[in-house]
Amino acid sequence: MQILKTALAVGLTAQVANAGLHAAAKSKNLLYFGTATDNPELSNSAYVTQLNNTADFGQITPGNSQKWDTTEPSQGQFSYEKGDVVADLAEANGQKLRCHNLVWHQQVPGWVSSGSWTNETLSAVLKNHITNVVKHYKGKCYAWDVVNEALNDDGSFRDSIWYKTIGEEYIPIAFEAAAAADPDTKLYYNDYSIEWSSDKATAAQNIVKNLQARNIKVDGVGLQAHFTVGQTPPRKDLASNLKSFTALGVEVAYTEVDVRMKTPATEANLQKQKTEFGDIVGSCVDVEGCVGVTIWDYTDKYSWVPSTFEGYGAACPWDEDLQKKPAYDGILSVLGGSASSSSSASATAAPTPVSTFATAVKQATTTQAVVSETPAQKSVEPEQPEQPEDEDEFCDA
Ligand code: 9MR
Repeated sequence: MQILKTALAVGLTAQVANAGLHAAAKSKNLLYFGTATDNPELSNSAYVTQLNNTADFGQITPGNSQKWDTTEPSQGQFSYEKGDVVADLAEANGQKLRCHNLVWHQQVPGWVSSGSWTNETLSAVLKNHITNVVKHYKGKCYAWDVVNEALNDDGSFRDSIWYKTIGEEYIPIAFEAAAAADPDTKLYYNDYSIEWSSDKATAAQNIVKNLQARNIKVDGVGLQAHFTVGQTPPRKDLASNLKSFTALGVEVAYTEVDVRMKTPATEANLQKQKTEFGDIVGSCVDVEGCVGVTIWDYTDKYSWVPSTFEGYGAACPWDEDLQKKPAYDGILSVLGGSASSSSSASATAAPTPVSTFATAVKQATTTQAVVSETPAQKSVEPEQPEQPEDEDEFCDA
């Protein structure tokens, strides 16, 4: 087996040399490698040129413009202009669109957060919002993040307006409304700090199980993966955690990856970041049912990190001048690409599809990961990346 794997891997490396991140991801049997973007930065033409580089990005997520405060700023008044700009760009480029998000405790407009609601009236508002927004984007979204960040770190439900007014039933209500509005899009639960085995990861699995028990459509779990250098779990632990979700029969994806560090960045931290990005992406490659990886914007220039975590930044694979950092090579090399060929920022052609090789290699790697998963290794708990407790700290607008 080892000889076969090595031979396949050598063949693959030769074929994906010069590939971009998405092209290399496809060669490893993922559906996509992608990035978040946001409307204000689309006026930067150098930024957009790289965003349009489909060798690197086969998928785009609008970072803000499909959220409730943008799509329904006043009750019953829907506004899709900004979201459509990103959806149209993805369509023009032939990039998949991950749609984000339908229910969250943040970026909720004042008419929702300061309304006086009963269970019944807020449930109706929730259903109406989801029905309208999902219908508008019908046929355009590979997936929707239906419910975002419903959990506290201890696995209890976050005390959002949704939970306070409707209770945990708001989650099935949301998934049912989304499924009715577009039966063909994948419906995801999306959260952070569920990337390693923890009470919160278990609670996310319970959300999936509860929906399944009621026959309500749920297709995937998005693990955001906002990490800090030095605190990213090892690849085998990340893979083993992904498998605890795919064991439920849902797909998984890393949906918002970044790996922040203290600024100014040091060479040592940039090298650690390279390894850690590789571990995150590598764990997706290791797990059948992990469909893709999205970074939470590709450049430090537009990262949400510095305005939220004081003294931290440099979290993306491209720096503020849109130059590739070591992390780019770290991702490319776990995807079988050639690191030495990646220093240029120019777009390169996608490689010849190697799906048969890729499938064989992915299966072989997955088998190996299962074998190496000993209880002792599983018990090594990574230090939890700090996430702001106070929801306001997330807002960098
Ligand atoms: O990147 C988004 C940033 O521009 C917004 O100001 C912020 C508001 O809270 O939301 C950011 O995106 C978040 C995503 O929607 C959900 N997970 C956490 C992301 C970073 O805060």
